Amino acid sequence: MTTTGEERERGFDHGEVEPRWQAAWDDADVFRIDDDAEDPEYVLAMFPYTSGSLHMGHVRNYTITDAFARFERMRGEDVLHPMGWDSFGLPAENAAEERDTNPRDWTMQCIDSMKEQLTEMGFGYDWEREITTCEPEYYRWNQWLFKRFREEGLVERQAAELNWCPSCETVLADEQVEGEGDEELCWRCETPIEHREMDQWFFTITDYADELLSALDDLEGWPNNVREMQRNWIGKQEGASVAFEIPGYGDVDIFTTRLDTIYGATYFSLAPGHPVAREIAEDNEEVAEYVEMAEAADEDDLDVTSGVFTGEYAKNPATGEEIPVYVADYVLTDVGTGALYAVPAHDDRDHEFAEAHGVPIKQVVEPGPEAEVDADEIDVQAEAYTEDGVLVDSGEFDGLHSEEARDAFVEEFDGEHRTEYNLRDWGISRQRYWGTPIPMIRCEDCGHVPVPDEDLPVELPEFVHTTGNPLDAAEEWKQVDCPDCGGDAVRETDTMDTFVDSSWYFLRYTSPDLDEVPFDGDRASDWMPVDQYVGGIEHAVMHLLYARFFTKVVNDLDMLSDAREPFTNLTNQGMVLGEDGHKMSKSRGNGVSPQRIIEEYGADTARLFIMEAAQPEKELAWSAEEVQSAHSFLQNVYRLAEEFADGDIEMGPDGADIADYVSREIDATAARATEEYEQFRFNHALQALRELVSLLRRYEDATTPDAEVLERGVRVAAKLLAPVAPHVGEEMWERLDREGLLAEADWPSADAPEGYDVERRLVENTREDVRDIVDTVGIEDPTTITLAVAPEWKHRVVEIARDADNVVPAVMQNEDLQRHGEAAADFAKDLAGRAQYDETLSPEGELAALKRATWLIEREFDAEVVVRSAEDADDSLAKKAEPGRPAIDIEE
Ligand code: ANZ
Ligand code: ZN
Repeated sequence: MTTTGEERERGFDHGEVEPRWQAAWDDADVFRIDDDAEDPEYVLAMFPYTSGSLHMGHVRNYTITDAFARFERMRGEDVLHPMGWDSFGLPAENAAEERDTNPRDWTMQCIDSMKEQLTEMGFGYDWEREITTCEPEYYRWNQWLFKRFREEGLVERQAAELNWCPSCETVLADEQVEGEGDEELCWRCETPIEHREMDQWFFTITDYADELLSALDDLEGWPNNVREMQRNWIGKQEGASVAFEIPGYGDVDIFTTRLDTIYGATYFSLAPGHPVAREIAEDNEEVAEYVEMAEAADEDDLDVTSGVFTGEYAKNPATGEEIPVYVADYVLTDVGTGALYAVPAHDDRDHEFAEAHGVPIKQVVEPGPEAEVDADEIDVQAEAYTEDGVLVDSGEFDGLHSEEARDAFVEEFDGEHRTEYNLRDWGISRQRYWGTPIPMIRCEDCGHVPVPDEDLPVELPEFVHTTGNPLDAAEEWKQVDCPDCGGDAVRETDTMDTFVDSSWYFLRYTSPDLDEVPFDGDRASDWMPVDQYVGGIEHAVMHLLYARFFTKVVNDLDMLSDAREPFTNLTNQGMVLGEDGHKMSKSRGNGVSPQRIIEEYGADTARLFIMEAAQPEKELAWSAEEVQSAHSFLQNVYRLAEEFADGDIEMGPDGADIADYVSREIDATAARATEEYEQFRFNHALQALRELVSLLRRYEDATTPDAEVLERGVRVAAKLLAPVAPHVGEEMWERLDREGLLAEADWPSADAPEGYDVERRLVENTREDVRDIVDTVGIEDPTTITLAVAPEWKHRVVEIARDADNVVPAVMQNEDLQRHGEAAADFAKDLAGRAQYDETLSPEGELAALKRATWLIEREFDAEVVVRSAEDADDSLAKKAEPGRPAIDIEE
């Protein structure tokens, strides 16, 4: 390579380049999507909570969607890639307390600085669609939707035992509680939680349990583990309910999944909250004490064996026997019917309880013939046998299989099929300030009255510093006239769970400024569902389940058609680990600040490193060394464009074969990278790009390259780089004097050259074989490498072998091949022993492919390379050649 032109500083200065292109994209409205766009590709990242700064987890998440959105845009798609702010929530209240400000000012400040960071990362969003959940323009629709849900019968007021964090002074959802038992801690401040009973507003998501469960099967674009987590959360149990009579108290329904064991029931158990338990408690001091104690205790404080005998007996409808009735804490009030019959022989908890209370254990199921254990190996006195099997000691039903018995017994004992779910209704009441006020008014006379639509939004009153809920302290705001009777009334002072905000924000992006309804139904119906949703696995259950619930409800409210699921494809990006191999976090001190990386290396380096280091779903370990490598690569690829543009690379008419080879590699790389981008395997796409760039470098080293081929190579490299490192891409594009912005340029055609894969295998295998020979023979300084391709007849042998059951006779029956006598027979025998015959090129194809690749082998071994057809080669050499495997001779 000769250097012409003046010597000057090479490379790019990210501090200058990056803001310039950010402004250029902005000026050209590259990321804007028209309202009348038809069904754009909807690419969405979970919007950030407004903590004030981006961490590497965010950067990773948003790099993924941005790269994909840019890729789709270059492929000619209309792309909707919006961004917004999940900006309600307790931390803002705490921050306001600490900093002597208010949650709103604090939040707005956070948004400003996070927005700046997103821009500095070069993420391309349609900022005209920005939404901010703490703005009345947004949260009024939470209120409006709450009212519509209520009209649909999907809002209920329920008393519930709640998790209470005494430090945050707030109710926590179960999923906001970490740990178990005595160790239940608040997820934010790690204070041990308490339990309190309170009246709450609930969305009856359980009405949708069945659909939320069954529709998971069709969500093929979701990771299996997320679907499984949702299935478990919903927790469907098919069982039955049957009535047991407790004389003096009437019929009590139980719920069971094991009706087949009814003959083995030896006691009966009521939850402390069951109405019959309370009734018994009225005349029974011991029971009264137990019920009181159990209700005060935390759910998990009492062990399985805690319980009290009531002195009453329940009549087993199967046996007619009377079995003792207990009140036991392990029976949960809000599960099933709050009552069960217990079968110690076949249930672990019942077994433990029976042992503690001296209740008999009676076996009614034994392993069937297909079971792995023998019936006489089972001792239910020692341990419960919990598998299905064959009934014993069950009257006329002995010998029935458990499954058959469950079916038969429903009718036999006047029961009902009953399905239970683990899923509970969604309590949305929060006793705190920084959230959406629940649009209800409490009137002494009229009860709970909704705020009329025309009075929405119910805006938050001014923030005041108090230890409790500031809304409670806002007297003036609280006191209102009842919308129904005009009398004195008070506002609901609870605000909504912030998961309400994120349950439909993806719909709002379709029409962010609309002020008649939450979203434009026609447009949302056209644009939804989201095609690619990317976010953290920590949202696998709650957020995604609630968003699915909302989507189904607005569908049933006729506000949205077609989409009953919000997200077609879901990717959960893996964790970002620090260099110490632990999750990157502030508290651990192993964090790397995005800001610092942007300043030191530029956004493109951070983006490239993140995308090269691991596939999106995998963990990503930070590595300063690899960051450096990403940076060098960017400089290298940029310099290639620069040198080319400045005429520093001498071009010439030499080496048509080489040009041909490079040209095919360019097409093949584009094809490969396209496929990898489509599959979210960005690291593979970038690997292909790196290989192309190093090929182009070798090309200009090896010969005077063809200007057209080289330019095309650099152009394709810029395009393949553009989704991930868009600033450097633009800078290259500009050097190459191309029109317009790279962000809006066409994606390179993705057709691999015909026969390319076969050709590549041939070339790679040949290079590998040469290396092997050089190594094993110990050739120090090869001078000439001769390659001879196999003769045509050998190709025919392979063809016949491919279709024949019996290779040797099939080959030898061929008259033409008979001419080659023993050689043909030997080759046929050889082939017969192989498992498969890879596809190969024709002899001419092999000759041409190897000729195109000679320069690579020449450069690698610093030797002359000669490629010959079978006819032109020495017989002794040509003899050894096979289709796909040229014969090789190396001279020292
Ligand atoms: C009788 C029986 C016999 C049961 C047997 C199980 C095994 P699983 O199966 O764990 O998913 N149950 C019913 N209501 C309950 C309540 N309110 N609180 C706690 N447990 C309750 O859950 C279903 C079983 O949980 C039911 O089937 C019932 O015990 C118990 F060999 O009934 B089974
Ligand atoms: Zn009233």
